[in-house]
Amino acid sequence: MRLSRYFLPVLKEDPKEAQIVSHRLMLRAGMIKQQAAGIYSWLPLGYRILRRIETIVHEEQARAGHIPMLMPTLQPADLWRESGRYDDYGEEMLRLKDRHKRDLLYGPTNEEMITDIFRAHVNSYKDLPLTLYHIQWKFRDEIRPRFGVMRGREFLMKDGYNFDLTKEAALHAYNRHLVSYLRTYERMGLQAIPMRADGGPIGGDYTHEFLVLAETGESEVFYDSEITDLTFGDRQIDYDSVEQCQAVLEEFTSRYARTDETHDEAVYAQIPQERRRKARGIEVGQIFYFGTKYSEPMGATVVGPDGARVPVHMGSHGIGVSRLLGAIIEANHDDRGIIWPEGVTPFHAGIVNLKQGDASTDSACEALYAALRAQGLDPLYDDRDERAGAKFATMDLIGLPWRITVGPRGLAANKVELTERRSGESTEVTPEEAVARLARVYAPVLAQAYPIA
Ligand code: 5CA
Repeated sequence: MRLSRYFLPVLKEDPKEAQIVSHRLMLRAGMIKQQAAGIYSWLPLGYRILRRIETIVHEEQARAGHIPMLMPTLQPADLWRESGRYDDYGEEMLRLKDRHKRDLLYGPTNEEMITDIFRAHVNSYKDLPLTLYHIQWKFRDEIRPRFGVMRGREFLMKDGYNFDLTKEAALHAYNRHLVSYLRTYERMGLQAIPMRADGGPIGGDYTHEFLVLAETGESEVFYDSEITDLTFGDRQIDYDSVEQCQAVLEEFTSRYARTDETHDEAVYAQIPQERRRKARGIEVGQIFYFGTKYSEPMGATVVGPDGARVPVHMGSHGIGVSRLLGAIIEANHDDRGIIWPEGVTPFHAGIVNLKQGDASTDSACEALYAALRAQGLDPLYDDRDERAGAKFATMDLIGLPWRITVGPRGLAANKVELTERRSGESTEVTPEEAVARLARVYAPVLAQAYPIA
């Protein structure tokens, strides 16, 4: 992408309405624009990162064997009357009527609708196990939308639903989701810790939230500091293996880690004093097992091996896709702006032309641009007629992990400057070396790609 042809409306001033750094930086970097309380337009840069995150989610769902689909944002109220949640959900549900006076709602989640789809089309235990998911906009009329996309009213969620014959099989689906979520968040450069939580309006008493530790997090959490030493890394997991998924769950949930809703002082007190931590966290996902809570009242049954009909065991599993942008920025920024982890960066590297209009500088930048693209990388070329300082400030603000600076003085010695955003370290290299180095840096990131189902 050439910056002169892009739409990147960066703000010079700090917007007053933003209370936390991620919200401030998203507005300043021209990623989002508020349209109403908790409702945002995604401007090109923000939209690009949103899609990167979506792609990682899709790829990791495919790796775990889950099937993508798409359900509508508007839902008929009658489905929710069947489960009893139409009355229970309260003011958070946005209710509307169509021209025929039929009750509709803007979906806050999809347990009822997916159960309806299941009961219409699945009849036999032989069609199980089945896990379907979608990435779709949700609406929750939050009493206090705040912190930008962190607590929106309209927000993008990945929600997946498993259908299994037995509780044991459904618990394997739960464990499989836990494993795939660990991998998903790590690809985004995040440590998201599974913590015992509360079922809330989704239900069930077997549930974990995934939390990213951050001072600005809305959840209070208590944990054993040993849990922060765990990483998933590049383990190869067979998602069909009950033992392997169970072992990962046990490893990642064996130390104390709970949100305030399930916190137990007595158990916490047994952790050695120096390992006890009380902190704040951002909830970036939650997994649930709730058995037959929806399948029973809604008649989602299958014919079992003995010929009798039984309600299926279900769970649901959510990732806060739009919230993740805020969480990643909270965990990756400095006083100059965002520092994107390499797995989600909107562009892999910025090219800064120090003397736009100078024939040899322009052609060196063009050659770099083409060479990076030939390596499967997406550069952002700042080809505007701007001062160097302004170009650097924009690159720092929008947080590209790498910058190549090209100027006539360096080029005279066939050198460009390669700068790492996080450390600020610069090295003088030939243009070919810069491209080779970035290809090496990004090779492990590109290797994570997986065919989407
Ligand atoms: N049906 C279940 C799982 S699919 C469900 O709705 N779970 S949830 O309520 O925990 O939401 C899933 C994730 O969506 C949360 O972990 C959180 O990351 C994100 N989320 C929830 N509410 C908001 C909100 N108001 N703004 C942004 N993200 C949100």
